[in-house]
Amino acid sequence: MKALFLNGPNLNLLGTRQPEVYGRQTLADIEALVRARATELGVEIDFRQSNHEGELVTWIQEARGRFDAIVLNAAAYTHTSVALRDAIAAVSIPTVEIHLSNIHAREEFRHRSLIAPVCRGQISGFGFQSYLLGLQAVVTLNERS
Ligand code: CA2
Repeated sequence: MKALFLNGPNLNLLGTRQPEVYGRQTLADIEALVRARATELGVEIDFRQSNHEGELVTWIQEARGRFDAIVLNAAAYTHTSVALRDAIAAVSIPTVEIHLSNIHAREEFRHRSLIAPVCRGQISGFGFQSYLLGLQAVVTLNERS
């Protein structure tokens, strides 16, 4: 099985500020943890980050036929992006939405996710563990399909 991990804007800054909200790990640290678990599970992964909405849309489109699942932390685009939502709906690849923080326990504007209705599920609030839970979720979805 092949899983694509996509990370949205500002997640390249992880580990530098707001550790009380996002934890102390850098995105590279999280990637290493995900890679280690993926190896144990026999899953091939690609792990990417972009600050550009269009690049994320392109990567979702290009995932068709190449990946069995997507694990997506769309960051701020979660709350704004019709383009990402349409791309996820268009490719029909099982997608799991993840967040480090609990978006429902934060500011009102973070409570709404435009991508949630086109994702298979949402994992929010477990810090870097959200990535490992996201990996487990797509493995489980793949076994069921
Ligand atoms: O909790 C999450 O994973 C979020 O997707 C993170 C986004 C935020 O806009 C979402 O509402 C929830 C923000 C990522 C920015 O990360 C930073 C890390 C360090 C310093 C500044 C920003």
